[in-house]
Amino acid sequence: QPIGVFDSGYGGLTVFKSIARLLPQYDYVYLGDNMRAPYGNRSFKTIHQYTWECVQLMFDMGCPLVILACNTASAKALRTIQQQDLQHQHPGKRVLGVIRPTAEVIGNCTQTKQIGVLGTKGTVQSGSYLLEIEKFFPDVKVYQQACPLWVPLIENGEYDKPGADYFVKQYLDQVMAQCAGIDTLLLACTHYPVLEQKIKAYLPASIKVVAQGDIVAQSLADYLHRHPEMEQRLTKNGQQQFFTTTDDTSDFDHHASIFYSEPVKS
Ligand code: DGN
Repeated sequence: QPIGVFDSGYGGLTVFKSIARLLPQYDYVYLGDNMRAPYGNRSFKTIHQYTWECVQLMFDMGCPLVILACNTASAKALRTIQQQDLQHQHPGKRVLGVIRPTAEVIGNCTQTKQIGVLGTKGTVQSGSYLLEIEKFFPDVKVYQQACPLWVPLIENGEYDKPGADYFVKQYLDQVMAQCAGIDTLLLACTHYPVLEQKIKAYLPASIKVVAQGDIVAQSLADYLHRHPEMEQRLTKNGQQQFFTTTDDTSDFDHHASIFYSEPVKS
């Protein structure tokens, strides 16, 4: 049985890339809900409904374990899925998110104890990173910044165009204006790593820009180690399958290959 990796669109591929690199032996199914992306500005109810529909699709494809490789879905839908939906409808299945594993380690990156967190409006408004980081690193101060234009820019293939620079600067200026002591900037949206070069180019070299992929991959490896009963259910042929809810699969394949850094065929 494969591991499911879900995102509202392409962003989860930046996490999947790290997972498949660290744990190449497993079979995977990736699903992007590109038809309904972006999720960032949608209501709690809608994000839960869309995410749960997609998770169930992946259960139907045989996945006993699904990773929500999307901060917005992790912030808005994961708790309801874990505490209600799974127990009532699929007690043997598991769904994991990306916020908790990131919060567990991000405090180790900062010397100044001041971190900037960039995410979608939904992730920022949920306050999930403030709560979770506080649990593990009570002495770290977190400054959040919503970047609502970045996902549409990325989903529309504009991430490497000169026009993207304007929008990159706009939000970086805003987060840095909140606190000059930030030395770590977390990309708390799985889409943002495709802007990483532009982000790094604009910021002083003293600021560490952290993407989540490797953190989430390591956390999954640890989870499987702690849960051998789940690990044994997984098939190990190194196969990867890609699915999207949009009917324009050639467009998906083109963009997905850029996020995944390898050819993708959905
Ligand atoms: N990639 C998603 C995240 O990590 O929050 C956001 C994408 C979206 O739909 N806005």
